[in-house]
Amino acid sequence: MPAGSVPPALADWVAAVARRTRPDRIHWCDGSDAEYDALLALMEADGTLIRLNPETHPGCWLHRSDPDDVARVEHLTFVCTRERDAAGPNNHWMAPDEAHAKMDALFEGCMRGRTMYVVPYCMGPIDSPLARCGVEITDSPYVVANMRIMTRMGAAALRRIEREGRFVRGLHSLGELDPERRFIMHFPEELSIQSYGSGYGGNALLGKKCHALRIASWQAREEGWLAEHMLIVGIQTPRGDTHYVAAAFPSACGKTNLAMLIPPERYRERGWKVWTVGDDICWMRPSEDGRLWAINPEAGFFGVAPGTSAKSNPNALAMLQRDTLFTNVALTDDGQPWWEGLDDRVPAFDWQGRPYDPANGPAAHPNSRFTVAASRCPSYSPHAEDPQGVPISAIVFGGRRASLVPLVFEARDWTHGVRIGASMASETTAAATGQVGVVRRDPMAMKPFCGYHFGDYFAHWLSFDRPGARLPKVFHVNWFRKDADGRFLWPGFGENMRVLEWIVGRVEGSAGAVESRLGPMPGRGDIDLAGLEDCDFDALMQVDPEAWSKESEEARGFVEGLRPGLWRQMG
Ligand code: SAT
Ligand code: MN
Repeated sequence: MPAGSVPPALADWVAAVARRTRPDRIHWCDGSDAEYDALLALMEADGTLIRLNPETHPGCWLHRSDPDDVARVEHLTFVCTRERDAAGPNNHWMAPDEAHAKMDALFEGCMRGRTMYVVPYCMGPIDSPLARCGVEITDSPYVVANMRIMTRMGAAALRRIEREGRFVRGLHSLGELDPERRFIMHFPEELSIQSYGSGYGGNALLGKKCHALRIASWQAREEGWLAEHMLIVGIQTPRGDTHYVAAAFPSACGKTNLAMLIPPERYRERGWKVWTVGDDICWMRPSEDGRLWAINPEAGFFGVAPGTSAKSNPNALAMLQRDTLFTNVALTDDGQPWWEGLDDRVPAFDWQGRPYDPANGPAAHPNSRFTVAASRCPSYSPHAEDPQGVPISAIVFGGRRASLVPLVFEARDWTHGVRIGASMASETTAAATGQVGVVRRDPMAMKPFCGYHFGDYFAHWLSFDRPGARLPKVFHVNWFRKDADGRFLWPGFGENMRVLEWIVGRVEGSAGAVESRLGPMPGRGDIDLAGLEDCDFDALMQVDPEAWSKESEEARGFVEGLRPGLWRQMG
């Protein structure tokens, strides 16, 4: 037990879990450097971690996960509410009693021979009223090391838990890493999570998707706030004003790149700057001034490695130079991390540790990841840790759509914005197991993460439109549109600044737009296209009326199928 007092509810729970799981040892994590170093040494000794080249990448490590355990498993992820309807058709559901019986059996004796780590953590700045605490019990030192980077973990969180008495209980075991004995269960009514049989990020770092989205979205609805799958950036204009934008994209659609965008030189010269607040999750709450104020509940980035390069994301590349945990990337012959899209070197070993052979597929797993402290990011906002958060001026929804959806358009008002978010669809990516590249409905990029009925979720969004509210403007973007030959129509990455400039201009009231049935859109003269002579702007913005009607009909059918009458309320 840690020095100082432990709330009896926590002590009792830990004792009960230990009785069931039978660990050899219990370690209460204090979050200290010494503890972290000891964990790393332990994992180096047993082969869980491989030290990377200390000259080029000091403090960096590689973890190779089980080849069957490399992504979130949505088909094994359940929301277990008393009423089935509360979880909604957007979640797999299991009755709480049945789920508990199943999990109790799996956890029985599963930590024999292992150390059980008790990890108190805080999602959000430790002194923020928007932050929430949890405790994860796990038998994976790799999970502990990641939680230390991704959350405010240790003694300070424990003190806050002692003060508040309330915390989310997360129980995790690697089990046998058997895909047949793997479940991620959420019990929002009990504020608890149970995860068995996977060591992968979103399945095992329970502070992240399990707590900060599935459980938090449930709490947010009860308490009148929003827990969203959104990055947060501050966009500083040449006048020196900073507008904060929250943007929802499905996993592996470039959220981390957008969060760390470096404006092209022309913009930098004029004084534009993008500040990173968060790259994955956003908690927002209406404040007395009527605006939504947001925090990033995380303290680090768990980003997709492939495609990260000096061109796509120089800020990320800079921060990954030291003190980073890499998972399932490839290795060069001198022990440096490598992934597709990084540069033109040829790696020596693939993500499974085999000598690299292109016949075996990509060298780095397409969902290989880096875990790094947010404070290492060169563009990390000086306001990222403000306890009250940052005020949100615009919300951006985006999907990965090869056709149909134009580069950018604006919602006419909040309710129309909710309709746009609810109508989102996107091509699937390697962040979850299953087929890649098929278009599926992913409203507000929350399909895998909303912890309750989507119909109630949209109604909750609509409820923010009330007297005195000064709500953000809402936009939709698509960076991924392709021409008939399959080439991207938009250069993306840093050039997305042009779209952000238009969005900020709309917020400030200075940028023009043309009306369309989708909502206001930039006309040719409204968006800076200088130097993009090759870019076919008309093709990018073109909307096929028939195909759009069909898409809207599908979205309407989807929303009406959730809760009849809801579509009409979405202006
Ligand atoms: O696996 S995570 O959920 O942590 C990352 C992601 O898929 O967005
Ligand atoms: Mn994500």
